[in-house]
Amino acid sequence: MSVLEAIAASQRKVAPRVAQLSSWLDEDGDVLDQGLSLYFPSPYSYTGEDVVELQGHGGPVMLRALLSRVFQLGCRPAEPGEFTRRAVENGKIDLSQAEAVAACIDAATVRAGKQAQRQLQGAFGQYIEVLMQKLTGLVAHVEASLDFPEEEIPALFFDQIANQMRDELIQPIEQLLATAKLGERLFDGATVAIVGAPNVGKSSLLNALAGRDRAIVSDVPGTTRDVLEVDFEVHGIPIRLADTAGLRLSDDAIEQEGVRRAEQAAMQADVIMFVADASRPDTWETPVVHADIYLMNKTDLKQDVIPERFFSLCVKSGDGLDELKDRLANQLGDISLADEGVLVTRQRHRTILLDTITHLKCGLLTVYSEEKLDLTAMEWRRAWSLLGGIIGIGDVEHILDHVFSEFCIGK
Ligand SMILES: Nc1nc2c(ncn2[C@@H]2O[C@H](COP(=O)(O)OP(=O)(O)O)[C@@H](O)[C@H]2O)c(=O)[nH]1
Ligand SMILES: [Mg+2]
Repeated sequence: MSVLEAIAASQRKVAPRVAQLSSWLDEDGDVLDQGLSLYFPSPYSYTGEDVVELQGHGGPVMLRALLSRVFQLGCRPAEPGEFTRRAVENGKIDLSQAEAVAACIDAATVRAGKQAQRQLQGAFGQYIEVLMQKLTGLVAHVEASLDFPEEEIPALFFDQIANQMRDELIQPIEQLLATAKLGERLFDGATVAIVGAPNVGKSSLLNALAGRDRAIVSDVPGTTRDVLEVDFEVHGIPIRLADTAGLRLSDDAIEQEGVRRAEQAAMQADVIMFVADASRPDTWETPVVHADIYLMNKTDLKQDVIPERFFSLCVKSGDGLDELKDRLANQLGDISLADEGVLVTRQRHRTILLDTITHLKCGLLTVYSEEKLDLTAMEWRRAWSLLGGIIGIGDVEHILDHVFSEFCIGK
């Protein structure tokens, strides 16, 4: 606030949370720029601290002058993610919400953005907190029986604890983990390679899926020589689709290189789509790769005797394209999960949840033997700390360093 008073010296005091037109002055009292001043007093700000926002005209020269003026008054540039980190440290949001801030910025599709918003609202963090509360209850029970070893504890008591552990923790976490495949794909996207013999319609398929004329289509075999990529989405999953040279033996050095690159693209892809030509049975066998989806194109020319593994398609008329998109999306994750509840969207969360399950199950192994019950308590406490790492509870300094190093400046 003192910075704002110094820089907008001639102004009346800026009222909290009201946009006020101000002139900002340099040290000699000359006007540097004019714009909106906003003042958010603690704790009602993004970081929870006193925050001042200056919205100037933004041209590089004037912006630089304004910045050097505020630096002169004691400000400094923020580290990447520093605003959000402070918000976490001041308890405004939990760590999973902070990660959602980055996810909102990075989201490549509307569906990914919506999921990031849901996490930003805190749904994922709240779910983890509920699990932690249940775990605390169970650990307390186990520890209580450790504290009074002389008391006779009925076996039924441990049965009940074990059942609760399975039903209220292990099973829900396993269900949550089942969403990770789709959740991570939604943000990280997937690569899909189209392979097959020359002239079967690979480039036509790429154009049809991408919805624009990206690759050259021709009836001259061997037209596509390099790997060509386009980005598009199916059901909200960002996809990088690679069209490749037709796989065949060739004397042409450039085409040979194209075939080598096609094979390489296929090896690196998350999904390989093999395309064959219904009118040419010699294109039905894939020479090198194992494909995930087998497509029989040009079914307008011939339809009978198509081997069962193939999915019928006619790029020319568009028949089968929508079904292919569904197929592709489902290959990448259970798409029905996308719009309900919370998904595991980060590898960091998935790894923690997997470790948590391991410790929960280890604790179950000793829950029936009184002399080893302390091991159960130890395993379950460890699981509790792991879960805490998702939302930023406990000794998480190193986790914060890691998470915020991936943020961009100004967030
Ligand atoms: N009849 C028919 N022709 C097609 C179909 N799809 C592509 N073609 C034609 O097949 C030829 C080869 O297509 P192209 O996409 O360049 O094949 P690529 O070599 O596998 O990339 C072109 O003349 C296309 O117009 C289809 O579904 N039916
Ligand atoms: Mg082609």
